[in-house]
Amino acid sequence: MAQSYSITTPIYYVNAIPHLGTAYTTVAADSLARFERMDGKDVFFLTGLDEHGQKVAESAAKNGMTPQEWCDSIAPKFQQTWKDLLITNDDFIRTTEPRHMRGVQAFWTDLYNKGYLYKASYSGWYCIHEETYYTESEVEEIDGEKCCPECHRPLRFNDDGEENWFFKLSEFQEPLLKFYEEHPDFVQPNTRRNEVISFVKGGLKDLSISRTTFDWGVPLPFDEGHVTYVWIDALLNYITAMGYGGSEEEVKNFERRWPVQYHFVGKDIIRFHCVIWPAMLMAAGLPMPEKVFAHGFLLTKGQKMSKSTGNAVSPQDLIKVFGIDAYRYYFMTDVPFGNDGSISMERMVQVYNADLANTWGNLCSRAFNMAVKYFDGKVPQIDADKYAQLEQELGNPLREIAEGVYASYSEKFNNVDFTGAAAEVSKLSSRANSYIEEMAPWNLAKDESKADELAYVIYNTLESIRLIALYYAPWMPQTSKTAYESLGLGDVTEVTTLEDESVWGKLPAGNPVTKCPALFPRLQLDDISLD
Ligand code: ME8
Repeated sequence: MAQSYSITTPIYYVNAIPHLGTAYTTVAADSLARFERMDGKDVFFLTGLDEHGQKVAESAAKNGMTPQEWCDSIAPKFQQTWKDLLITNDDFIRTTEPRHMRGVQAFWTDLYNKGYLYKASYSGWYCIHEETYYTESEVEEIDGEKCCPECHRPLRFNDDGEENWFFKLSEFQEPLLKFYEEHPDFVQPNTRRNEVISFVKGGLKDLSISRTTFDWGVPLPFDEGHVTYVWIDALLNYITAMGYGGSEEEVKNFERRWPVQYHFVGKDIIRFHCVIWPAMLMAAGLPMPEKVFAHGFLLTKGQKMSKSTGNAVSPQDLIKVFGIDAYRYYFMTDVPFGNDGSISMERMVQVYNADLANTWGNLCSRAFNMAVKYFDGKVPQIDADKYAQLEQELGNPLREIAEGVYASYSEKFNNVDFTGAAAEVSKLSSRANSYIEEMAPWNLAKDESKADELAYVIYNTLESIRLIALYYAPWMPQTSKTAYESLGLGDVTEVTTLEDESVWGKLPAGNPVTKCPALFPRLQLDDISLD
């Protein structure tokens, strides 16, 4: 069986409910998954939840629940949010599932047998929020207190001489540097690659991979009382969900799905994914992921937006105002993927009105209305010779643009340049709007001798709409589906031959055309309230 095209998101902590930040990564992965499926790939798109560790255990205790009860109460909130955002993940892994626990233990047994683990006592500064140990030199001092260099919260000093198991990460410094050298695309974007390389060049210490001070984790199979360090547990989800450590059949799935084409992560967790994770895979002799793409942070007025900083708006709040498609479009296209970006209601309304209400939505409503009015609700029929003659006489600017879109759009999509890919589609939709102005079909309709010209102009416009809906579908599946239906076409989200569909002239003459309700009714900032 052919190799899958696999894409993952981080598995999110269940200490918070889904927010715009976690939705951002998930929608990005979904957009790519939808595009690749449309482009004929056998996609495996994985997301899930990180349910172990001290932080989760503490959240559960605060809420008067057992850790498992707490996880079970949060998991449906994530699943519902992903449904609300039309996320098409093929699997959803929870690290408390038996398939994961079994896989983690299989991994430990393998590394233990290969001699990559040893036991030693450990003390150091620990941040429960980041679930990470820091060295004296990494620690940040705030008002005389030792604080976490990542989240700036006070650290705890674990000095009970806790016996931990260690992974010989330091042995992988040279192999990792060689790997980055030979695989320049592994860490993306490039700025992140430089950051990773200089971190590894600075030296790697062995990594403590077990804890004995609490028990909410996966037990080590060879030492009772030790549970797996939550970050290692979490990273292993990528392979346990694909079938690693399972039955013969599950292992076959694993071999088909692994390695991934893309791990999507935020820039906050790049060291785990670009240093520790590849070292773990090397130790186990497993293939390396193709690419880790670390995107930037969404900021509101310059601050990272998250629940803990208290400025989180829920995805559902925004969907109520903008609709699912516009939500997805805005987040995926306004901030170049990889950069940090400020998001605001003002900007969201601006993009919505400019790109969607006034351009794409307006184009559909005008063209469908005219097809209904002038052609009795049918895609106009024009004889091929006549069409060629009119192309000579009048030119065909829409076709000229449309014929270049697939190549650049798909290249950009494959490189997760969502902003660039969307701009290719916008060119066609802006030009189609100005084409209508220029050709003024309402004047052609007044003159019977211009019947062929009218048919020509309307056909070209409808054909452009077909292509725009096709290309917008990975971000805006609902409205693309509606536009396709209005053109008498099938379900655009089920297309698997994007390149064939991108050929100009595929819209069948005579297809029924119906008006559709406004895809994106105009919005006024002043009318919007999130309460
Ligand atoms: O780190 N802007 O989980 P987490 C953009 N469980 N993306 C954001 C964001 C923001 N303001 N806030 C969060 C964990 N994210 C671990 C992962 S994976 C093996 C284990 C996104 O719930 C971004 O993808 O803290 C970031 O990396 C992730 O949420 C962190 O999610």
